[in-house]
Amino acid sequence: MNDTQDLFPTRLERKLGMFERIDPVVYGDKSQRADGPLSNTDIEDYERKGFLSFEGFYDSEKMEAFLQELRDFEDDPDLKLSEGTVLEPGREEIRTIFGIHEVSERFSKLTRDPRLLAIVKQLLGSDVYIHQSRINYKPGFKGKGFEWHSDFETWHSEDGMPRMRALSCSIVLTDNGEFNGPLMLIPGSHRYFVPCVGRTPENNYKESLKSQEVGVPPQSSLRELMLNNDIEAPKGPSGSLVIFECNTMHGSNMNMSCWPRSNLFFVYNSVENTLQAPYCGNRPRPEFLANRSDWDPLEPLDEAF
Ligand code: 6CS
Ligand code: FE
Repeated sequence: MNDTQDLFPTRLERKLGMFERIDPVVYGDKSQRADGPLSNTDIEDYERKGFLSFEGFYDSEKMEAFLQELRDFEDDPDLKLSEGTVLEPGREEIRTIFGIHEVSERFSKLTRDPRLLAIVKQLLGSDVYIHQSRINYKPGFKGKGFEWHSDFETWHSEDGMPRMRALSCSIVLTDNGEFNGPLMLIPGSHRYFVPCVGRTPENNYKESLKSQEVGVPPQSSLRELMLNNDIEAPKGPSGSLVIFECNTMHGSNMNMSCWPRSNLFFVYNSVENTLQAPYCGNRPRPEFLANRSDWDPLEPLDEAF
């Protein structure tokens, strides 16, 4: 356990009400905020909503090579058995591959795309490293959804991420439409910390990555957040990008359509926010979920992707 008082108490037996965020949303001084690809309006939107979406950030054709690698992974029996691969509950299908940037050079390079990195640094106001990377497959008809949650709630309690100074870049690898289970977000939800009820069992990740039960916010809090600001589900063709703040409430439905929905996620954390011992008191989760071994700042590649 950390000695200092926990600023974000969660996973206790008793219910605690949600409270206002204490951390900045966009970091860095005025000149740092102006120094990057995002306009003033983008920055204000991100600050207000907790996410930004860019349709067609990358050309769809450029995504093809990534998709081909994914298809190859699906046929790779070793990868299917590896610890970072999560299968759908009771099924054969791949749900998530964690640590994708460790497995593939192509994905690793994408984490260092100068265009992407410049945006991330502009928002986090410092150098950054990859805290977690993953592909969420959501095959047609069979892909299950993800319960509402704040990533920060999990990363703080289970991984010891001290403050809200991280974000996810979700790159759409297959077109995301309204029927194939797109990412849904609650605008403005990042401005509140919503404590969840219930102690975290050891090795909780083995269950939570298939179907989350601990770390799910109370419905009363979710209702309040939704009534305030509704729900949004950015859609777009392959190559579109959603950037969302680590505390933005999000989730997604199962995929009832015939069209697969595969999204790539890179989680960037500030080098000034590196992990401590998990606040829930459990042992740290494996490296494929929470990087504790390489906090070196990411260096942009010479060429934009
Ligand atoms: O436990 C985690 O770190 C993961 N679980 C969810 C549901 N979202 C974020 C993250 O990939
Ligand atoms: Fe999440």
